[in-house]
Amino acid sequence: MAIKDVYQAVLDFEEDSIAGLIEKELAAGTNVDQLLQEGLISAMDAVGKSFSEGELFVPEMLMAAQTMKAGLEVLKPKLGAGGASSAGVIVIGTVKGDLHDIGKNLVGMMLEGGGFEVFDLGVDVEPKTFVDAVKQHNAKIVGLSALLTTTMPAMEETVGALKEAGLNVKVMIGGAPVTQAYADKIGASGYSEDAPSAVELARNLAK
Ligand code: B12
Repeated sequence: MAIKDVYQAVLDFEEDSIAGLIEKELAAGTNVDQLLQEGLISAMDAVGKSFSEGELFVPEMLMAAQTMKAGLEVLKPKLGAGGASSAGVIVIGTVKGDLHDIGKNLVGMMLEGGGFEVFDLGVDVEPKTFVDAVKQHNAKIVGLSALLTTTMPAMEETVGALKEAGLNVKVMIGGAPVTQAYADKIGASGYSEDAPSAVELARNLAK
């Protein structure tokens, strides 16, 4: 019953009250994994579905993701302490020369909502920085974002640098000008057009 309140808080964008709700649940002894799965992750899945069906738009998805993030902050320390396990480690960033980060942030938040551990390297990220971060965090997936046609080649450069470093890592790419054909061309493992489908893609790549 009370986990449902957490679920509903995400759908209602209750960014200010969700931390309190989760703390109350934890104090009452509710299982951390259940809170994550049935409260936050299910809610974000529902938000993703509504977005795909055209019932919600980017601003609402951002608000839901912010709310989920506020809830996740409370759960995070408990997650490491046992119980729930991460769906996988993902390093994400906007490629060299590109400063657009709204879509990338949304993807990162949705991935966190989907149970992944996400290390966000920010914007204008050099290929070598991705390589170093993958090694440091032992990431299994890298997410690259580009919003400019002029910075798309930096994706190819980054894929090349990861291969050259001999890293066994899957690369998913996205951003408005990016296509599946481009992903195929540069040897990326996958492309997705929005944040909810990025979560699906990551779940497939993590298998
Ligand atoms: C906001 C914006 C800016 C802001 C960025 C602020 C910020 N913090 O991000 C500012 C003002 C800084 C900016 C600057 C510039 N911009 Co601008 N900008 C935009 C704008 C209006 C919206 C982008 C956006 O945030 N969309 C909303 C998000 C949610 O969508 P999204 O980014 O596409 O992300 C979704 C998917 O693509 C996908 N996705 C994204 N990343 C990833 C990653 C992975 C791994 C996966 C799987 C999926 C995925 O999921 C996301 C969520 O659903 C677009 C126009 C447009 N409508 O796209 C122009 C646009 C991208 N900008 C453009 C340009 C030209 C510029 C400038 C060069 C302008 C200038 N002359 O200075 C500079 C470049 C600066 C730089 N070096 O990067 C052009 C690009 C043209 C082109 N084809 O190359 C566009 C298309 C505008 C236009 N029509 O001309 N910009």
